[in-house]
Amino acid sequence: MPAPRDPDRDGVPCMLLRGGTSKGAYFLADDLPAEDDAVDDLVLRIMGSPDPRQIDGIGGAHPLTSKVAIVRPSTAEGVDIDYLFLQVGIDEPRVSRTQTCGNLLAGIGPFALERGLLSAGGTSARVRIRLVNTGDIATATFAVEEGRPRYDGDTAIDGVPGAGSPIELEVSAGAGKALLPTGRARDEVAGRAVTLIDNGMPVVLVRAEDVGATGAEAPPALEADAAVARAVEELRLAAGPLMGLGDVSDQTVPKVILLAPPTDGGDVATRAFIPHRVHTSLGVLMAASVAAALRIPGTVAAGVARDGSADPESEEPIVIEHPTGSLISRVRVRRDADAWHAASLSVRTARKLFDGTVFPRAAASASPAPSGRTLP
Ligand code: NQM
Repeated sequence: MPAPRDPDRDGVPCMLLRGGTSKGAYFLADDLPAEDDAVDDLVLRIMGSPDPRQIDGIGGAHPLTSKVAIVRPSTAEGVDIDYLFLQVGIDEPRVSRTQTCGNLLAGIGPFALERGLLSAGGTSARVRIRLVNTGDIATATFAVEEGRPRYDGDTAIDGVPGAGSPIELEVSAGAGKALLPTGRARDEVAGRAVTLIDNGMPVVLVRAEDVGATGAEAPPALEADAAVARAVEELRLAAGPLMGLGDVSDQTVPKVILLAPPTDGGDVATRAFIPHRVHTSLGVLMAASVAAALRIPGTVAAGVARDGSADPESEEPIVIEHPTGSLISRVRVRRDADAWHAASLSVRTARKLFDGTVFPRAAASASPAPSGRTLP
C-alpha cells in the first residue's frame, strides 16, 4: 500500500484562480487535514505567513490575495458544493473563518468542475453552493465548453484588466438570518449615524464625512489617515456586538464602508475598510449589502444615494462606485410583517491561473539555524 500523502514531503494539490477582483488558492477538502488547527497551520505555511511580503509562500501580501477556498461535495439538500473560505493573515499567523468571500465564490463552480466534483453537458452549468462560513446559499451560472469551464469572454469588470466569461452569482440568505441585525434601518453608534446590514457580508455603512473623509480618496491616502482609521475602528468595535458578532477585535468582519454621493454617474460612491486595509475596488457581497441598504427607506445609504435610486420597488441595477470604477449589483428587497429581506445577483469573471502542487514552508523550528556563512 502506498504511504499516505504527507503535505510537507509530497506537497498539496492546489489551483490558483482569480475570482472577481481577488485571487486565491483553491483546495479540495480531501487534500487537506481533517482538523481546523492542522489546516490553519498548513495554509499559513503555504501562503508564507506571517511575513509582510509572504515571500516564502504563494500569498500576494495583500488581504485580497491572501485567500483560500476549500471545496467539497455538499451533503445539504438541494446543494451541490460546500465552499469554506479562509482569510489568511499576512503579518500575523492568523486564519479567520468569520467571513466568506463573494469574489472567490466566482471561482467555486469552475474549480468544482475542473476537479470532477460535478459534470456539465451543454453550454452552461448551474451550481448550487453553500457558503459554509455564513450559511448563505448561492447559485452560480457559467459557460462550459466540452464539459470544462470557459474562462474567455467579453465581460469586463472594473479592477481587472481585460475581459472574461460571465459568472452569474445569485445569493440568498440562509435560514433565520436577519438582513438588518438590529431590526432598524439606522442606528447611532459611537456618536455617528450608521446602517448595520448583512446581505451576504456584514457591513457598517457610514457617511464618509462623518468619519472625516470625502469618499473620493485613493485607498493609500485613506490608509495613511490615522484619524479616519481610528474613527472607523471605533465604529467597527462598537458595531460588532450589536450585529451579533461578539467581540470583533480579532475578526475581519464587520467591514466599514464609507458612503458619499456619486461622482461618476453611479448611484452611490464607496470606500471599504476590509477591515484595516482599504479595498482597491469593492467586494461583491459588500456591494450586495450596500445595494440592499440603498433600497430600504431610512438607511444611511438611502440618504446619500443619487435622487431616485432609493425606491424599494425598483428592480433597476444599482451602480456602486469604488476606487477603480464601479460594480453593478441587482437586488430585490421585500418587507414582510417582521423584517426586510433581500436577494441579490451580480456578475463576475474568474480565471484559472495555475494548477499543480504547492509545497508548504517548513514548520517553524524552535531555534532556527543561523543564515549564511560566517566570514573569516
Ligand atoms: O464582499 C474582501 C473581496 C472581499 C470580500 C474582503 C468579498 C465580498 O475579495 O464579496 O469578496 O472582505 O476582505 O473583495
